[in-house]
Formats: sequence, C-alpha cells, structure tokens
Amino acid sequence: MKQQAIHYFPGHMKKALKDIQPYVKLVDLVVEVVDSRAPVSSRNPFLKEIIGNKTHILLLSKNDFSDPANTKAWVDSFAKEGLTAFSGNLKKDRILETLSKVSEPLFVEKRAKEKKIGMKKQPLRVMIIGVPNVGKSTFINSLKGKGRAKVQNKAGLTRSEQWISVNSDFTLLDTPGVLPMNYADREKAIILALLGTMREEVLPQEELASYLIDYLKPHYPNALKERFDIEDISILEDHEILLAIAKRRGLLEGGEPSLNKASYLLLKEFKDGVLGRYSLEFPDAGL
Ligand SMILES: Nc1nc2c(ncn2[C@@H]2O[C@H](COP(=O)(O)OP(=O)(O)OP(=O)(O)O)[C@@H](O)[C@H]2O)c(=O)[nH]1
Ligand SMILES: [Mg+2]
Repeated sequence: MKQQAIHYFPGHMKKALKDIQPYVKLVDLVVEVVDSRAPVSSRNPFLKEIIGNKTHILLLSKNDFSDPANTKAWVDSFAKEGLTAFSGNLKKDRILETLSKVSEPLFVEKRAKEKKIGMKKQPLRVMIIGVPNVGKSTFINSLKGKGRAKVQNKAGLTRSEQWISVNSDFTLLDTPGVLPMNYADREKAIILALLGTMREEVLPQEELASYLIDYLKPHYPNALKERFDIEDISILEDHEILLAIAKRRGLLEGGEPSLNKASYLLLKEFKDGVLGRYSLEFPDAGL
C-alpha cells in the first residue's frame, strides 16, 4: 500500500510542493500540523522531500477531540523515530510555551553558533505547514497573540514574505504552507473524510458511517452508549446500530426511520467531537 502511494505523484501535488519549497528555504524550523485523531493520514507523505535536513517538529492538533492515551502514545512513538512531536488544543492551550520547550535543543545549538562567531541573538524563523483544516491558521493566530507587529514585508527571494515577530525567540512566516492531502490511498482518504477535512465525497454517507462504526466496534465498543444509549456496538450489525440511532432521535423519512439521516448525524457528532474523544489511528497498527 505504502509503495503504491509513493508512486502516485500527481501534478497538483508536485506544484504545491514546488510552491512551498522557496519558503522552506527561508526558515530554521518547519512545524507540521496534523490532526491528532489521525496523525498519519493527515500528513503529506512527500513533505520530507522538500524539507531535507531542516529541523522539523510535528504538532498534533485538536487533542481535545482525540483519545488522550492514544495521543500520548503517538507523541512517544514519533519521538522514538527521532521526530519531536507535541499535542495541543490550538484554540485554548498556551502552545507558544510548549513550542519553546520542545525547541530547546535547537536554541542551544543556535546560541552556541552565534556566540562562536560573535553574532547577536537571532530569533528562530518558523514556518507552519500542513494539509487543509488541521489548524494552521488557528496556530498562527495563537502565536501572533494580540497586536504583534509585522516585522517586514520584503520582496525577497520569493515573492514577498510577511514575517511576524512572536517574541525574542521566534519569528513566524505569516502564511502557512498548505499541503495537498493524500488522496491516493483510499483508506486514508476515508479517514480524512471522517475528520471532516476532506470536502469531496469519498463515499456515500451510509458507507462512511459504516466504516466509522466498524472502526469503533473493536476499539471503542461503548462509544455510542452515552449519546444514543446503545450498550455494546460490537455485538450489533451496522444497520441495526443506524436504525437504533434513527429511532432514538426520531429521524424519519416517509414516516420510516431513516438510516441516511442517522448516518449523517453520527458522522457529524463524531466530526464535532460531541460523541467523545476518539482516535482513528493507533501507533502500533503498523501504519
Ligand atoms: N476543537 C479544536 N478545534 C480546532 C483546533 N485547532 C483548530 N480548530 C478548528 O478547526 C477548524 C480549522 O482550523 P484552521 O486553523 O482554519 O485550519 P487551517 O489548517 O488553517 O485550514 P486551511 O486554511 O483550510 O488550510 C476551525 O474551525 C478551528 O476553529 C483545536 O486544537 N481544537
Ligand atoms: Mg488556514
């Protein structure tokens, strides 16, 4: 499967990566934002090709939606691979503090270099990157804080870059790098659709809902207990579950319980995090 995805390199993917490359060259650090509920599917497999040796940190966003134990396991698993990762609720947490902490080794190295050549302390130049809807703008806005000044608007190597001074340690490239999603792998495309990341219809609602139910059954058999009063989904058929949801919520079509409306509702509640905190990928699944 992996092999197949690597060979798939469509024109739009190539162009998007080529557009971002000049910006990547300008920064010291690339922070890749991914959705903590599916930190593999929400990555772009080709990003590393344009990053090269540049320092790369992974931010697992929306951790208020994901399974906390699973999110921690992902952070540890990335660390084992040598990739610094941290998670957060970008709408609430003090992400800047955590970013400063995880960037500590970078600063030690940078300051030592500056000292050696008698250079003044420079802020680290950071670029935020990621596929659509993972929280890039929310992250940039949280780092900007209130009333931070734009550093400069210079016509440089690329077109014109806007830099924002965050504090004495960080300067941020104002615009995020939007990476295309990995459509090639069908399983990943479905996961992205369940997260609400993908606007395109990958599958009809009922099939998407069925995919979600089949995933929840072994991993979170009590997932529908609180919202829909369904005790153990692992012993039920998908259509029985959707029927129960339709009946509980009075979702009818032509006077009959509507599986389509039940699917829509289930997907929406999952997407919005109302159903509870669930992750769609596990680090030990060999993804
Ligand atoms: N609950 C929660 N919502 C978040 C978090 N981060 C972002 N969001 C929400 O997710 C949605 C997408 O966030 P954006 O910051 O616009 O994402 P983006 O990556 O800039 O998206 P594009 O500009 O489309 O590429 C918005 O509704 C945000 O409010 C988070 O950590 N927790
Ligand atoms: Mg945005």
